[in-house]
Amino acid sequence: LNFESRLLRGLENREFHLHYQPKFSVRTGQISGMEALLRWTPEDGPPVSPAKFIPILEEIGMIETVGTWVLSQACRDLHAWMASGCPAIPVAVNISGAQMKKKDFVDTVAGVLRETLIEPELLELELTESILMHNVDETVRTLKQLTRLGVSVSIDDFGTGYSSLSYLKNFPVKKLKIDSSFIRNIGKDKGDEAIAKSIVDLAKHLGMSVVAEGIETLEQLDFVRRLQCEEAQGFHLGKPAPLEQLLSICREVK
Ligand code: G
Ligand code: G
Ligand code: MN
Ligand code: NA
Repeated sequence: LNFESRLLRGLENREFHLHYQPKFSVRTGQISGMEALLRWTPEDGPPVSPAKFIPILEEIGMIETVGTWVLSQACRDLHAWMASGCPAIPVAVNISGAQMKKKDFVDTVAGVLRETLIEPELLELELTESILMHNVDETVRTLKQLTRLGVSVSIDDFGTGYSSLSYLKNFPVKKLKIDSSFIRNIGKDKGDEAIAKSIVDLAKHLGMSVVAEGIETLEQLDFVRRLQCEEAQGFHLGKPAPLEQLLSICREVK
């Protein structure tokens, strides 16, 4: 079977599931959120990265269906999380460009919230800089509708796209996620450290909070703490894992 056929068969066979990666408050060390990450393990092979299969889902027009499933599953999982006595924290869902461009995107999000009875304030959408910059007028309209709904938006992989900084102030966005490529060389590359610091400064001046992603060492965590990043995420703090694993960590803490 070719890749596309395996993908379609995988959808039919329910070979897709979600992992969650925690985010932590840099100040308190408490879990502050979790990011849903789509996983596909074909019955006849090793797991395939979403970086590989999401572009194909977009090409074959299936990203909306799958993306809506991710949204509802993440909201249902948040229910299970809270039902186990874990603290109410936002769940973040990555949104692809093709998904966000759909006319009924905001309605779909509203529908999922209604059906799952999740408060809009507990849902975060992660959109990359490139997606937001694609059609700025349209983006601003959509972001305003999402804000009105109560849902918040984070800019993912910030610093790697081609964002025009002048547009940033017009986006009703609460959070920037500093891309891991700048975090990776902290302690080794003064240029990347300067970029990370500048992104934090920019965000603060625009009233946005900052997540440092890709934290793999204590040194990197200390650095972003000195910059006063609000949140941190990365393998040093917690790897993507099935919800069940995250739940057991939350139970141990209690
Ligand atoms: O989890 P991993 O590092 O393999 O993710 C690779 C890429 O796939 C990341 O850019 C991540 O944002 C993206 N991704 C993971 N899950 C989803 C999803 O549910 N929807 C979309 N659109 N992208 C996702
Ligand atoms: O593009 P986005 O930021 O959504 O990508 C998220 C992906 O980044 C996750 O799926 C995860 O696999 C990966 N990731 C998360 N933390 C780390 C980290 O500390 N190091 C590396 N190399 N990848 C990470
Ligand atoms: Mn993300
Ligand atoms: Na990212």
